[in-house]
Amino acid sequence: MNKIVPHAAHWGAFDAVVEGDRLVGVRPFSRDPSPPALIRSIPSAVHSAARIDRPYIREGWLKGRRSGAPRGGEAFVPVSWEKATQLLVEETARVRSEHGHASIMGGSYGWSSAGRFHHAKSQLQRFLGLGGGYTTQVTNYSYGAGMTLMPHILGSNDVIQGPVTEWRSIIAHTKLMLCFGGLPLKNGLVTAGGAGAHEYIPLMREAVAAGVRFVNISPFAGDAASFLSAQWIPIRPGTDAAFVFAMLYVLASEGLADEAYLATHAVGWDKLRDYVLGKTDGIAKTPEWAAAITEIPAETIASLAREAAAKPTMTTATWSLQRSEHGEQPWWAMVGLAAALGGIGKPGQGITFGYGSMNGIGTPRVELPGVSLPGSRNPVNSFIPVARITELLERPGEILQYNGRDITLPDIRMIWWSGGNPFHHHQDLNRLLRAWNRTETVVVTEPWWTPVARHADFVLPATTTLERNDIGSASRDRFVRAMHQAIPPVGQARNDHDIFADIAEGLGYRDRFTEQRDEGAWLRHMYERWRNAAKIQGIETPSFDQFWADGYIEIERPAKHFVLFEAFNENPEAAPLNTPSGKIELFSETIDGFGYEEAPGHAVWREANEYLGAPLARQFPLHLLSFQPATRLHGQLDTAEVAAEDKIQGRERILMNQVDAAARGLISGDIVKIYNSRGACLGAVTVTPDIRPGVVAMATGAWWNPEIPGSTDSLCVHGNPNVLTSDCGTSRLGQGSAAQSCLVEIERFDGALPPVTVHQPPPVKEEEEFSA
Ligand SMILES: Nc1nc2c(c(=O)[nH]1)N[C@H]1C(S)=C(S)[C@@H](COP(=O)(O)OP(=O)(O)OC[C@H]3O[C@@H](n4cnc5c(=O)[nH]c(N)nc54)[C@H](O)[C@@H]3O)O[C@H]1N2
Ligand SMILES: Nc1nc2c(c(=O)[nH]1)N[C@H]1C(S)=C(S)[C@@H](COP(=O)(O)OP(=O)(O)OC[C@H]3O[C@@H](n4cnc5c(=O)[nH]c(N)nc54)[C@H](O)[C@@H]3O)O[C@H]1N2
Ligand SMILES: [Mo]
Repeated sequence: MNKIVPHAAHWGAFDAVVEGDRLVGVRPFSRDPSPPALIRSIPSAVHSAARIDRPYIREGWLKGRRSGAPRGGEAFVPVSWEKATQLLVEETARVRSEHGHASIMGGSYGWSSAGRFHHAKSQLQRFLGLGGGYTTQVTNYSYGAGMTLMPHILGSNDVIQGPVTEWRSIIAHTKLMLCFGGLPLKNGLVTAGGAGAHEYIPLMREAVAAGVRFVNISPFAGDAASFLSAQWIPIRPGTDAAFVFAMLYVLASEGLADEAYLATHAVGWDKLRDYVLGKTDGIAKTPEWAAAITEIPAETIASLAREAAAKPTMTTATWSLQRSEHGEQPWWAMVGLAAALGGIGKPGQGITFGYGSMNGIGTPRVELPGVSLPGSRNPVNSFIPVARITELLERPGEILQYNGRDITLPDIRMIWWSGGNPFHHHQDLNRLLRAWNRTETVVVTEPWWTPVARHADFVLPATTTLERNDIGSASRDRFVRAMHQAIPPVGQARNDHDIFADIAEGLGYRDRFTEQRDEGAWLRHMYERWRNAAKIQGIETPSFDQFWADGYIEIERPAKHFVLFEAFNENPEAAPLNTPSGKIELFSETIDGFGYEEAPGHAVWREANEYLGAPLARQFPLHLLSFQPATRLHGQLDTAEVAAEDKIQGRERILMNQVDAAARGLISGDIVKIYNSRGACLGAVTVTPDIRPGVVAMATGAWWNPEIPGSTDSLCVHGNPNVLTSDCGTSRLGQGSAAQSCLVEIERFDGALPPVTVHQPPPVKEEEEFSA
């Protein structure tokens, strides 16, 4: 008899079907109106050959080869949990006393898994924080530049993180929706913490039925589903700010800007307008000027501006637009556009970043916090903006400028990573590995032999969510989900919480770490905290036992359609924004005061080093976009069937226009080498008219597979675009990831096709063999 238990993942809630000790299938959650295909990958991922079966230590580390070691190129020696724990207790104590807590990197950026108790990064940071602290990472890869900018100009990050103006408000009021980067369906598959219901597609369909006209301003037509019947404006990547300035030029010069709104709700319109009209730098940002930069006809831009001024317009941009050099600028320019249209705070108008970036953005819900593990304090005030990890390791003691501050970079000796994969998420992986090798000890907890596990010294096998009990919850989702343990731990895997509890014991603080609760007691504790928070907002929820038996809780949709900045729109004096002026800052004295030439006091057009108009494009004439994968979540599920079925001869696809393919004698299915001065990877060509000429696109997430493991300049035979991407910050203001600013060249790969080996465990040396 099969056992069926409720469970959840970032990519959807499901019921797990269990036979004996094995997960044999999944069924979509009955309340999900559009369950994602991705859940099909779960059973084979859980039982994959790439699971880490027991603890390991890198051979060289055991032999005393620490900094400078070529991580990734050596065998691993299996050890007992007792031995791994004992060695880590000693090593952690040594680093703490010799180099201080700031020398321990515990930022551990990454999505971990759904389930809020066994959230790996939270568990790790609790362990390090209670032991004295660590250097951490602030902001995120998703919208790091944007979230540094928005508090300066809109007083908070609500316009990204929400609650944002709802889709129901769009359905009722919007006539035109400008979608920079489109509304890619693939991105709506996931919600951090566990998607209970995918309401994104049904809501978009309602908007179509209500007559909203969609415009997809993106290099990729596929960013708008065909049911949207969107107009496609195939812009050059990295030029959106120029496009928006030209729209502002039309509004300003034709008397179409909402001057009354700007006078009462914004500061700095005069400066922005003078810049757009060319009064400050002698360059009028006319549609003709923008046409040369964006390769979009001037008339298209001008007529869109006129249409937007005439109709209730919602503006949105995907988060990827700010993951590029000067990524702050297009977003700031768009806030300027939405303000000049007078729409910020009006139903169905204004601006939201990310309707197309994740499930749950603008879906109707009561604003409730998610269930969460109580945070722990980090006694050390040492941090970097998340995407500056390589620089941190490269230049200890030097200054990093960020958002008006000068940060002295600490000297990192030990790295801990749990629930994230820097060899997935970071840019310029060859450079990252060179910097990574400067540290003495790297500890990774992971269920799978992912690239980060392969480049660690201590590899500690963690359970997957199916092997433990937890609660799935996201502030963006109306459902809270019980996640019942489905199977026993695979191999010698253990829960992150238990791994850290044992190390804490050796270091003398187990009880402070566990608070003497076991898994069951923690789940009840977290649930009761959340239940009280809900009660304060007038929402009654069942007892823990009832919830656990039912498998989920649904919070009803509120009747009112939420509109962001509604009160501010109605009365900016009575409900000011949390900015210095209380208004929308189209000019920011604060940012101006930082004195960053590349990011002055108002939005500007700044050319990136890597885009199709840059001198470097003569050598590397194709702009590579590395977008989110439809077939997995980042690097997660890459070993499983949904990802595998989409690859060609086991290589990640690269989308290419006919013109660029023909110029290189390529057809669909050809294996190619994609390269620039930073690295090279293989990919499999898919020719499509849906991507504009000059642009190629490859999803992130195929596990980094250097042909020569441990080398820092070897071909990735699998197709990880991060061997190609540039590791510059967006600017000193946001210091976000600039992954989308990347130029490459492509040629046919005619050599014998090297095997993809990264989904199998790395070479292992048994202890006897090692000690002999
Ligand atoms: N070129 C390029 N690069 C990008 C982006 C891009 O657009 N282009 N996007 C960026 C963005 S927005 C993001 S958010 C990042 C995502 O980067 P990450 O969040 O680092 O990517 P994931 O693959 O989700 O990493 C989570 C890891 O946690 C592990 N894990 C899962 N469950 C558990 C558990 O219970 N315990 C432990 N210990 N580990 C667990 C998984 O196996 C996986 O390796 O990538 C960034 N990188
Ligand atoms: N299935 C799936 N969904 C995901 C994720 C996943 O891994 N898998 N990851 C999640 C995470 S962590 C995040 S942060 C979000 C990220 O969400 P986004 O950042 O919005 O996602 P991307 O897919 O990188 O970009 C969306 C689209 O923007 C377009 N684009 C890129 N550069 C430009 C440009 O310069 N100008 C214009 N106009 N368009 C451009 C690309 O064509 C791309 O398809 O996605 C989330 N959703
Ligand atoms: Mo992200």
